[in-house]
Amino acid sequence: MVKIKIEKVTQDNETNKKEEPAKNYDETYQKLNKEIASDDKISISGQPVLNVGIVGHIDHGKTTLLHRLTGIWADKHSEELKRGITIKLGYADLIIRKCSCGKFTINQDCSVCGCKTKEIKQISFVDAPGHEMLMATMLGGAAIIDAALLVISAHEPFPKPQTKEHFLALQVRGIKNIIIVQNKVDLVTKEQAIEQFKKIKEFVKDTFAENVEIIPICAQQGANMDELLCSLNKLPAQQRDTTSKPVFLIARTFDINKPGTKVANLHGGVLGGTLKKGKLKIGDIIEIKPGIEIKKHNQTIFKPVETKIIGLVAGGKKLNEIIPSGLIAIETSLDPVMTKSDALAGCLAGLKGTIPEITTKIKMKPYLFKEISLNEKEKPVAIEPLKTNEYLLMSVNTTTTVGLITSARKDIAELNLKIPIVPNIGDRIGIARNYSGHWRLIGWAELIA
Ligand SMILES: Nc1nc2c(ncn2[C@@H]2O[C@H](COP(=O)(O)OP(=O)(O)OP(=O)(O)O)[C@@H](O)[C@H]2O)c(=O)[nH]1
Ligand SMILES: [Mg+2]
Ligand SMILES: [Zn+2]
Repeated sequence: MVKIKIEKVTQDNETNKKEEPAKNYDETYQKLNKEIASDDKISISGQPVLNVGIVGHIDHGKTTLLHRLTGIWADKHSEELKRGITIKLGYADLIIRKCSCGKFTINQDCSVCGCKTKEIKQISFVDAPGHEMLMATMLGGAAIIDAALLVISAHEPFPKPQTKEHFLALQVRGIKNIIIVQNKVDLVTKEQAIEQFKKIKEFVKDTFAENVEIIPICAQQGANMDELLCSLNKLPAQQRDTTSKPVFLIARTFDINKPGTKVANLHGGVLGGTLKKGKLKIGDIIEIKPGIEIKKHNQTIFKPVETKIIGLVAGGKKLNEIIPSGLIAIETSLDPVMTKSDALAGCLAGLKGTIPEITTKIKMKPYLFKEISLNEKEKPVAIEPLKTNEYLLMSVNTTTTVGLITSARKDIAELNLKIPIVPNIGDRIGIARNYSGHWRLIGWAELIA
């Protein structure tokens, strides 16, 4: 059921011009949306139970929504703050709480009845950039998520290019659990929002997301957050394969030391990402591949890195052992210089001796979309088959690389990659083609050799 209550309404001139944000949406949206079975049973352990990506077109309010939910402003880099856009993947954790009166909240005390609320689920979020030039970053983020919030501005024509492209990217990555939020409903009338709702419904018809819940919100003012929390709570927890050899996907790497820290107090290099399978514990010796990029004469080579796990953090807690669940930070014994500024982002980590050899030559089976919209005004154009000698942008797990097609047959393409990958047969690769200087997602491929 969709109820709208406005918490902490800011007195904003622009918002006062229109109807109160999201007012009276209750019954209409209740009818329009289908109820999804509730899943309140998951208990809180040390780790968040799933990773949710926040995706969608530029400026539709993804980072604002994450801030509203978690209190964390994920845009931290000076360039991001200066330009007001997300450039790198952002992270934040959320604890969903529920009151005995049924209200979902992030607060300790219920705003309806004043009772103490209980923690019921912890979720990690990955905030993706919406800028069209940052598609590869978005795809890398999509490699580490289990579910997604697709943010759509109610104040813009639907669908915008990256609304479509990110939706396709979720499909490419096989992410089926999604929630659509119609943001900025404070800027439109209820009729306009419902008009767009119908267009969204039409857009998802006959796709994997046909029965997706669509929730009207105003991230800026925190309207309808309890309904969104209720929907997030219904998302199933991440599948947990704890018996396979561990594979950790590295999405970001950091030097967490403040300038001027004494050597004795220095933290080792930190790897941020998610454990796809297996378990890892403090003291494990891990290898990181492809590893460090070294330029020698005119050549670039990659050298695997070996290190020891000295700390594990998930959901803000220090842990001794981790299983596949939520976003995790691994502190290593590496010199932090080696992990500074995402130096090892895109790599894979596992126990020493268990990660396959890296390669720059691959074979893949492509699955291309039928057509692509190259701009908002013109009709979509057909996607041509892959061609020999063409360059593709490829997204394999969290790695982004460029591949030159050396042979393109009907079902199989062979490529030479600029940046090597760790080949796991069966991996899904997102593929993008260059149209007038822009990499655009055209489909996906299965790695076969
Ligand atoms: N009126 C209104 N403005 C909003 C709302 N949510 C976000 N905004 C504004 O929209 C602008 C863009 O918000 P962001 O959260 O940075 O958008 P984003 O989707 O993260 O953008 P990228 O990361 O660059 O793709 C900011 O000026 C926000 O204040 C909302 O609910 N109502
Ligand atoms: Mg953003
Ligand atoms: Zn209550």
